[in-house]
Amino acid sequence: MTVTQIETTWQGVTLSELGQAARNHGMQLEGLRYDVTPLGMHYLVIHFDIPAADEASWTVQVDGLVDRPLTLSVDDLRSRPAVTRPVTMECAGNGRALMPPRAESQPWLLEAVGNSEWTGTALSPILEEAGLGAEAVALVFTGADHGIQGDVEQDYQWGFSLADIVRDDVLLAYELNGAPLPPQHGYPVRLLVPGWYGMCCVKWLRRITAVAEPFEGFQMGSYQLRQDPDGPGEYVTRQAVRALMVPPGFTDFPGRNRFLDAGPCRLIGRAWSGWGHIDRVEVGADGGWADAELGPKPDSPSSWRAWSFDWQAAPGEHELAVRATDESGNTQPLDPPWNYGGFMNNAVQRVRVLVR
Ligand SMILES: Nc1nc2c(c(=O)[nH]1)N[C@H]1C(S)=C(S)[C@@H](COP(=O)(O)O)O[C@H]1N2
Ligand SMILES: [Mo]
Repeated sequence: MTVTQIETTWQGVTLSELGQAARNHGMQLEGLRYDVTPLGMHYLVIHFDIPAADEASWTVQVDGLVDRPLTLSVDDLRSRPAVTRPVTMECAGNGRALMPPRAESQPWLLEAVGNSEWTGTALSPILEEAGLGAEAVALVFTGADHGIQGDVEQDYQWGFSLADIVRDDVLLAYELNGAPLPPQHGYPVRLLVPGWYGMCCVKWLRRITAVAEPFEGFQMGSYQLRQDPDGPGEYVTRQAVRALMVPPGFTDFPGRNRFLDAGPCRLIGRAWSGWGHIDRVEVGADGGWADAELGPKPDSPSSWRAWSFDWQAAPGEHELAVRATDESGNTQPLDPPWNYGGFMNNAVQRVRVLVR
């Protein structure tokens, strides 16, 4: 028994991409069953190496154009008011391998997502305490990891305009699902920016620097939507609307084709958007679309929303698809919105199933 493969001009995977895929795992799509992604199931992206870190001696510097530079220990951060927030994090490269030809990078299919409970303290009171100088226009966040990418030796960094980062919901997070951050997720402290793609949530955070010019670091230059490698680009920022389903039935190994017995089949999954709450989810079966039932509206749009759909599975081969729309009116495209780096591919998920 085989299921017809979804058509894509598959490029193959290079040895360096295989190395990335083996280091940086995704969330098994069965994980969409859980509202809070269990520890260890959340996807991972680590560009360089996980730095050695000790919570007892770790500090976060707040410096640059501030009136009162701060040196914060992890104890200092923990002694401030704590906030716990469920946040759907997604890698901007999610779907990259389904959008060839692609730049050589992490070859994700659809699994670079997770929705965890992050605990930390709000960033903005810390900035108030430091006192941003009148000339400051941007903040640069620097991680402790160091490496070379695109021939540039660098510390991992992301920068934001003040308008984008001075928000109530941005956290310096030190716990994940109630446990200290695991080393691979940024122990002992990371930045968390709800609603934006994961690349800006700097892990192993060491420094927050206020600067007088918009920051254009290497990573920010790389995470851009471009039609050719040297052409003009547009920054990747908020998460595009997307729904995913738990592939129904059972699978074969290693092909991961889907098989199912005829009869009623409840399809389930989650949907999210960086542009507001999810308003609608539709399920497509063999070309037609019908509304799915939405789960409770989460307290904040930064947490994904459950959906379900009762499908009558008739014998034969079928293509199932799912498509979400957010409250800002954004809907997922049927075809991938191609760009050179393979970012923001929020085309609808398609799952082929053979019903017996
Ligand atoms: N310091 C540092 N922060 C980082 C990264 C990194 O390599 N180094 N990867 C980024 C990317 S691309 C993503 S998608 C998220 C992934 O976070 P996670 O591994 O905790 O899921 O972390 C971001 N923060
Ligand atoms: Mo990412």
